[in-house]
Amino acid sequence: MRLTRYVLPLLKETPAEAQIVSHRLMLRAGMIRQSSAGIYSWLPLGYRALQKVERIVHEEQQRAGAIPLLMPTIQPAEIWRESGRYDAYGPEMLRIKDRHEREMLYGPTNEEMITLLVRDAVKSWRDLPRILYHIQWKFRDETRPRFGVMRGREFLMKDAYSFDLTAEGARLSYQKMFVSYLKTFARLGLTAVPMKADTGPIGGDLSHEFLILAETGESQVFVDKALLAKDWSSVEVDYEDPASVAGIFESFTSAYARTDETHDEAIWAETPAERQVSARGVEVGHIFYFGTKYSEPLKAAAIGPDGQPVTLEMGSYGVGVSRLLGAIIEASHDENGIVWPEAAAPFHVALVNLKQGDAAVDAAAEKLYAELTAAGVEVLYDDRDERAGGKFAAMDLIGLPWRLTVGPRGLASGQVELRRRKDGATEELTPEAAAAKLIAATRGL
Ligand code: 5CA
Repeated sequence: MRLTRYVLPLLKETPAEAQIVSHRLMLRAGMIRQSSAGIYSWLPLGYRALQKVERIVHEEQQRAGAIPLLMPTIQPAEIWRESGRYDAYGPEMLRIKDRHEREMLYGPTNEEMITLLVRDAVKSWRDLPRILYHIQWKFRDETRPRFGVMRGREFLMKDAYSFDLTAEGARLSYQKMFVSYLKTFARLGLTAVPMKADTGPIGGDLSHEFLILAETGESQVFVDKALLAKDWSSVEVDYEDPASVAGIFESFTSAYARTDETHDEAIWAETPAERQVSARGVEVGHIFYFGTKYSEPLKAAAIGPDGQPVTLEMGSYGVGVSRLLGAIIEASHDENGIVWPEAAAPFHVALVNLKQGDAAVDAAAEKLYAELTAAGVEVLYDDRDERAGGKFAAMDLIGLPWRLTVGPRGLASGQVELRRRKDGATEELTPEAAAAKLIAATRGL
């Protein structure tokens, strides 16, 4: 993408309304614009990053056996009455009437709707277990929307729902989703610690929240350092083997990790003092096993092997997809801007032309742009006629993993400069060597 043909409204000033760094940087880097409280447009750069995150969530869900579908944002009130949640949900639910005075709502979550779909689609124990999910916009009329996409009113969620014949089966589905969360967050460069959680209005008896540690997090957390020291990036699992899944679940739930909602001083005291970490955290995922809480009132059952109907055992599994963008930036930035982990970066490379209009520099930059793009490398080409300082500052702010600079001085000796955003490591290379290195580094992303 050429910057001269893109829409990237960078802000020089720090917006006064933004209290936390991710919100400030998302506004300054031209990723999002607020439309009303807690409701945002995703500008082209932000939208690309959002799609990267979505893709990883999709891949890891499907690897764990979950099946994608898409349910609507607007739901009939009636199904929430049937489950008994319509009145209980309170003012967070945006209630709407259509032109026929029918009561509708903008979905804050989808347990009712998916339960009815599965009730109609699944008749026999032979059709179970199943996990279905979608990535869809939700609306919750939060009392205090804040911190940009972290606590929005409209936000993008991945919500999965598992259906099993037995409680034992449901626990395995729960554990599969648990493991898929570890893998999803690790691919995004995040350590999201699973913590024992309350089930709240979703209901049920087994629940974990996944939190990344960040000073600006809304939750107080208590974690055993031994858990943080584990290797989060190379969890290997065989989803077809229940023992493999259970083994990972055990190893990531055996050490103490709780939020203030479930914190228990007496149990915490069993963790040696030098291993006690108390910090703030941002919740990026929340999973629940709740048995027949919805399948019972909504009459979702399958015929069991003995010919008798069995009420389905269910769980639900949420990831805050839009919140993850904020969480990634909270976890990965410096004083100059965002430092994208490779998997979520909106482009792989910023190609900077230091002397737009100079025939030799233009030719070399154009050639690199064409070659890299043809090889599948995602390039944001800064072909504006601007001073070097301004270009570098802009590219540091948006934080792409690599910066490739073409300037008259280097080119005179046949060289371009390749710089890694993460650590500032810089190399002078021939254009061919730089291109080869970038193609290798971004392959498979
Ligand atoms: N039905 C269940 C699981 S599918 C559910 O709704 N769980 S939840 O309420 O915990 O939401 C799932 C995830 O959505 C949360 O972990 C959080 O990451 C994200 N989320 C919740 N509320 C907001 C919000 N107001 N803004 C941004 N993300 C949110």
